[in-house]
Parts: sequence; structure tokens; C-alpha cells
Amino acid sequence: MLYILDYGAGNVASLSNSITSLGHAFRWIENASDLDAATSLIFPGVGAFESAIQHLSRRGLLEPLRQYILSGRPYFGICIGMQVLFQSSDEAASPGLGIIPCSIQRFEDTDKAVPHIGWNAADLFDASDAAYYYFVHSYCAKYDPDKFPQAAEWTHATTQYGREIFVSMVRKGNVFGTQFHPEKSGRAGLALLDGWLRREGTVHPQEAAPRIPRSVDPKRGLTKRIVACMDVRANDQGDLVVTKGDQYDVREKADSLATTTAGAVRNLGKPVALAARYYEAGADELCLLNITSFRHSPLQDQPMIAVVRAAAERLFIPLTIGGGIKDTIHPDGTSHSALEVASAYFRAGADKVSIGSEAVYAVERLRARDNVPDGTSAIETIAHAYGRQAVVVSIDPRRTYLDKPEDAGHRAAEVIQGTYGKAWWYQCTVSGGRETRPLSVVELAQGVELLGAGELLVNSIDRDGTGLGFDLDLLKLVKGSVRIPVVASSGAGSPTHFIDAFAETNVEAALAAGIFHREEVGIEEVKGALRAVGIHVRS
Ligand code: 1PR
Repeated sequence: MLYILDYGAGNVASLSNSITSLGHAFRWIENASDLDAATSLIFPGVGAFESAIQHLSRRGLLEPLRQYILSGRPYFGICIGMQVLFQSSDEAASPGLGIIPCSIQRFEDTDKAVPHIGWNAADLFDASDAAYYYFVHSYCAKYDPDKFPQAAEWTHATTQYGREIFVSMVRKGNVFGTQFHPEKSGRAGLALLDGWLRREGTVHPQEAAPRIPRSVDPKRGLTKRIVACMDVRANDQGDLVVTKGDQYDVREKADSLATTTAGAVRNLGKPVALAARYYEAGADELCLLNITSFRHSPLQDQPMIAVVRAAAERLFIPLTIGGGIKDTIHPDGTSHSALEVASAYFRAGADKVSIGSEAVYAVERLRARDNVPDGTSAIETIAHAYGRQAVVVSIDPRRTYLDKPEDAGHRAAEVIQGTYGKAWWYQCTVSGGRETRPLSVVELAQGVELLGAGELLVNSIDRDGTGLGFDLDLLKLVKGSVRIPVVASSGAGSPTHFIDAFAETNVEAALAAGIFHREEVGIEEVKGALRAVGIHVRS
């Protein structure tokens, strides 16, 4: 019987959904005795090495897990489930299982963003065609046959990130592991999972893998991601619909030729149906933003949770959910922490949560404490439990124009001098742009990075829905001020705009909504244009 070991962090719903969709049955490991009954085991670790080991220890599973693996029964470790096979990790004080006598180290972040988030190739030693899979991690087993010969002996595939090459698959005897998430890697991932499940009784030969030196190829490595975003809210009839605004105004304008009612919420389709369309069309990632959640509690917003659940059952690519991730008091007086709200979304099948307004307030409080984190913000509590890669901060800045650049005071370095004389800085907003706060976009970006955010989604109220292209000044400013990955958002009107964003600002991903919803430009069309100019994207 196949068992899955859930250690309580992150999105295990995606793994169970993908196994079910492939027609396989499984049970969850409840306690150590289940490990005796298991004839094959998957450990889908997400998050942090230390919390995985601590959790296994607390449940009395650590030693039984080691014994299970040493007994020769098939084991498949995913991400942290692969890393715990190693001796230790720079991330943690507790040792790992010690099956692979080598340590896990942090990526260098001098030449690239960390975490490593996105689609990258796993190069097998015995095949020329590499498949692309979805990775999300800050630590890895470096592939260096001279320095770490034991890790090299276990290596089944390697992957390149920046100038580093790391172990992306291990295989020896009954043990198999992937640093990437097959359950989030579309068809390639499902095929890999299905292959392992069908051959689960097979034990591979024990011989060591060839220790082949691998050299860095400047044309390879992490691909640029294309993200489709759905802003979701209830329309005036109370149905959840995908909507889309111009500069955040989502209501229909009065127009003598209009067939829809002026003032009604624009309805561009049903969220799950649209999400399925984008999955089929080759989107690398999907984002669902509950844009009116600041008005009520997302935990009571069961339709939104149902949307996430339904989407996660059908789509095997990463899903980010945003809107209302904050401490909440229900109308019945019960209070729920941001961590509880996020956990509800993770359980439903989200891979990341995106925090908007609450991130602005958290940085304001951080600055009032002279930039000393106190561990209480939504960003910190969620990153601590689920890993920083699970926490995206969605920024909603607006240009604030200055009469004279000198008026910017201490923000002089953040002022953009426009071509036609006007200068501006980027000011943060909350509640979907309804309220402007004194914080600048750079202060917010650096503050949330310090608090533990793993990625930034950079919107622009000025460009949203205009089709004029991404705000490249804004993206350069943010990208230059942080080390975490940046997703460009707002204003995409053509494939050329994506080329501009990647070529001129080096962001890791670019997101669009309107042009995809209205089918003006297809995702494959965008990727084709990027490929044509030599920008590396997933096929
Ligand atoms: O503050 O944590 O509850 O989160 C609320 C979330 O909802 C934030 O991420 C905020 O950006 C979003 N939001 C709130 N109001 C609106 C609105 O439109 N009235 N949508 C809104 C923001 C911006 C992008 C959009 C891109 C691309 N939408 O997500 O999809 O601008 O659009 P385009 O390609 O058509 O130009 P909290």
C-alpha cells in the first residue's frame, strides 16, 4: 500500500490530487505503525528542513522513517523530503537522516535571486532531452564530484541555477528523490510521478552513478515565468467572477453602445474555468486575488476556498492566492490569525499566499521599531511555518508627482525624472489602492524582504489595465533594491512588453490579466516572442 507522509506544512493537497488524478490509491501516515504497513512511501516535504525534522521527531517518526528506508522499501522524497535524506543542512541545527553523507547548503545570492523559484531543466546523465520541472527552494545539494563525491554518487540528474549546479534528482537502490515538485510540474511532473508509482516495487541497481563533471552553460538555467492573474470578486448578484479593472476600477463605464449595465462589476468569466484554460495554454503559474477580501473575512468566504480547492484538483502548476491574509475578527467575535487564514488556503491547494495591505502595515511597524523584526507579522508567522518561498508580497504602488525633485527629501535616490519634466516617486497604498500610505515602494520591498517574504508581485496602479506596458522604472527600482525574485505586473498590452520587462529589468516573471482574459494575446504567443529574441522560457 502506498502511504504519504504529511508533516503539516505546505500544500500536500496538490500531491494527493495528482496521485488521485493518475488513478492511484494511497493512505496518509498517521503514526509510526503505519510505516510498518507501508509498501511504498512518498514524503512531500515543503518549507524548512528544521521544521520537517522537528515535526518528525515530535510525532516519533524520525527513527521509524530511517528504518523504513533502510529496510529497502521504495521511498520517494520531494523537495525537503529529498533533503532530509542528507546528513545535515546549513538551514538547521538538527541533523538529517544521514542516508546521503553530505550536507545541504544555501544558494549563493550574489549573482541571482534566492529562493530559486520557477521552471528549470533536470538534466539526466543518461538522456539528452531534459524535462522542465517546478522548483522552489533556497537550499540545495551542490553538485561537485571532486568536493562532494558521496552526493555525486547518488545523483540522477543535475540542474543549473546561475553559476551553480546542484543535485535535482537522487536515485540509488530503493531511494528516489526530487528537489523539484512533480505534483506542480504539469504533464512532465505527472508523467514522472506516474512512472514511479507504476514501478514502485522496482529497486534500482545499487551501483554508483557516473561522476561526470558538469559545466555551466550561459544559455541554460532558470526559465522566465509567464503568470496569468485572475482578480476575483463577487458581482452584484453575489457570484464569484473574474473581473478586471482599469487602474483598479473594475466597474463598467457608461457607454451609449454598451450591452452591459454601466456601473456593474465587469465579468470576464468563472475563475476555475479560466484557470483551466490557462493551464492548458501553458501558463507557468496562476494567481487568484480576492480583491474585496478586505471587506470581510476570507475564512468565511467559503466560495473563494471552494474555488481554490476546485482549481487545485484540476491544475498541476503553482497557484498563488491573495486577498485578506491578515489577522481577522469574525462577526461572531472569534479571532483568527493570518497564519490560520493562510493555512486554510494551503490546505485547499494553494502553494503560496500573497499579502497586500497587511505587508504595508507590518513594514510601518517594523520601521517604528528601528527595523528590528519581532516575529509577529503575518509575513513572519507564515514564513516560519511554511517557508519564505510560500509568502509573496503584492505591492500596489502609485506614482506621486513632485513639483521639484528636491521635495522628495530623504527619498531623493528613489525619484524618477520623467521625460517631460515631471518627477515622481512610488508611494504604497492599501485596500486595493483606496488609501495611500507614507511608505515608498523601496521601503516596503526592503522591509518585507527583511521580514521573510520570498517573492514580490509588483503591480502599478498607474499602468493596471492600460495596455501601455509594464512600468519599467518601477521594476528597475524594486529589482535593484532586493535579492528575492520579482514578478512584474500591470500594463501588459503585447508580447513586446514582456520582452521589455525581461530584457530591461531582469525580473524573474511577468504577469498579465486583461490581455489573456480577453484573448487578445495568447500565452504561447508571448513565449514564442520571448524565444525568438533568446529569452529562455519553458515549452
Ligand atoms: O490587501 O492583502 O487584501 O490583498 C488584496 C489584493 O487584491 C492585492 O494583491 C491587490 O493588488 C489586489 N487588488 C485589490 N483591489 C484591486 C482592484 O483591481 N480593484 N487588483 C486589486 C489588483 C492588479 C493585478 C492585475 C495586474 C495585471 N490587480 O493583479 O491583475 O495589474 O493587469 P493587466 O495585465 O490587465 O494590466 P490584501
